[in-house]
Amino acid sequence: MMATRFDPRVIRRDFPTLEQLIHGKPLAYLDNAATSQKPQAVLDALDAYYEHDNANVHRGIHELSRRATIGYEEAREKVGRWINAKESAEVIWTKGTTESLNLVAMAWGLDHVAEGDEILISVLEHHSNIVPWQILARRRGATLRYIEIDDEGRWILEDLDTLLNERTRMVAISHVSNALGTINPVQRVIEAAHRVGAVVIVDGAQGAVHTKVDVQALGADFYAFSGHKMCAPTGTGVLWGKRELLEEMSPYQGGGEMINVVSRDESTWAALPHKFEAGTPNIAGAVGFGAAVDYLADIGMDGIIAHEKALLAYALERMAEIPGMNVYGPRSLEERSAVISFTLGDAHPHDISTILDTQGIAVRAGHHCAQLVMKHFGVSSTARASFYLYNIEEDVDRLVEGLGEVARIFG
Ligand code: C6P
Repeated sequence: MMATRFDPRVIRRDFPTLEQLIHGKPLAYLDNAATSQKPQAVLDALDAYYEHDNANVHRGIHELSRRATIGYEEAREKVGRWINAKESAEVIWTKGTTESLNLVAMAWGLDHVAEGDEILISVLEHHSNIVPWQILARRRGATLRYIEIDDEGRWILEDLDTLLNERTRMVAISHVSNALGTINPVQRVIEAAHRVGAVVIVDGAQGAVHTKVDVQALGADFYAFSGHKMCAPTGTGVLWGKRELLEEMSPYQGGGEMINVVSRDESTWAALPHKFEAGTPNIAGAVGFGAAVDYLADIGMDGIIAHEKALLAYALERMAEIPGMNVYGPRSLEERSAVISFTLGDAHPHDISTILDTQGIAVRAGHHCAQLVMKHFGVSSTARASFYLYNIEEDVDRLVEGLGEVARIFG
């Protein structure tokens, strides 16, 4: 449903945070890969929830609890439809991608990974998709194997058939890299992993933001993503999983809401999705996530993707003018999402980001929770500009101007 022309200048007006001065300059927010700003529609949904409906879900038999439960479950249905899940019971609310990945590593991994088994991940992963598998591998005596990357930060898949074998139990791979913006050929790896009987989880923290996700078409077994990077409140995320896998998994945490019957020595579990949602959940966050999905659906992912690509192309072209500029990641636009990781001459990335900040330009500097990627390129950190639906060419122009000043200072 794309009725209106995509206009980022109109879209910007929906985001109150963007309408402020930082150090006396208009804000150019280019740290979207870390978290996005929130549209008024999401802020209104949070206010409305707390002002009218606030209660605990599924518990009280009273009007407010009924409303809170409806809001919470309707949001689950919206998110389920957004990713084309077969049913909303396959959508588990979590506090973010990190929790979704840890849930699978523990609840699925501890029961299915044994000594001598292998887990395949990639050098491109965020720490959230490395560390849980290291913990699991250590606890179960399993081995971690890695898909390596080339000098453009793309997976090297020539030896995929030897990386995958009958001992591979789990393959955990990112859809889009947060450190370089690489769009990974996940489908090829999913198909190869399934041929050896491995289970696949896709870290969609960046993929769900910048691509149109259809979990059924993608064919993975699990897909993990965060709401806060796609206009929803912080502390929101999803683990989508195939029903048959979720059904036979042990719970991740024990507590209220996830049980059926509790007796002295043992308990039985609630049906999906509640088996994985122990304790009072982030109800307002879920309602806000539903509002975010409504907002994005109204604008349409096609327009958002096309806009981000155009902005990315413009930014790459303009940044190439700056002396000493070194951009990491794929050269082909096809293989790249709206993230530009770079270094500039001898300037430390923290100095780059501090100088830009004085001009009201927000970028991230550091290892981006991807130390293996940094090591691969022989740097300890990079600066990173990342774009979203409300960024405009003027943000890029100001970034380029600010980087020109950095180049003059450090040149
Ligand atoms: N990346 C960034 O600035 P959480 O924090 O749980 O919402 O998401 C973790 C995560 C997992 N995988 C990828 C690919 C990610 O990009 C992130 C979050 C942020 O790049 C914060 S480090």
